[in-house]
Amino acid sequence: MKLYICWGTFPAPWRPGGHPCRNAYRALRAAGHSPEVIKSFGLAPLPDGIFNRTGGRQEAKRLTGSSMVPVLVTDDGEVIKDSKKIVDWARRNPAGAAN
Ligand SMILES: N[C@@H](CCC(=O)N[C@@H](CS)C(=O)NCC(=O)O)C(=O)O
Repeated sequence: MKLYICWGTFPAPWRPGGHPCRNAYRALRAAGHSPEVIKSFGLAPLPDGIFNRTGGRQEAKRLTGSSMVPVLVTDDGEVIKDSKKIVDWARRNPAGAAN
């Protein structure tokens, strides 16, 4: 699976609810997954044409219509955007569980 994130999975105590990319990553790890982490850099609220030309941002936009991260692509090819949905998916799909 691939997890597209911003600049890292560092804590962001200034953000209510924490750093979305970190929350998504930690939930996947806690569920036993080892996602390939793709740093996308950029900054989604800024114009895509200038700031978001990175491969990760462009792939996020191709997959979801938005260059906002985090975005998860599961081993089944399911695309999940929004950290809360990724956390929810991780809880419902622990690694090694039968389908
Ligand atoms: N509601 C979204 C918010 C995503 C979000 O705020 N992502 C952070 C990066 S962790 C951000 O700054 N996004 C702007 C960006 O992608 O540059 C979620 O929970 O996934």
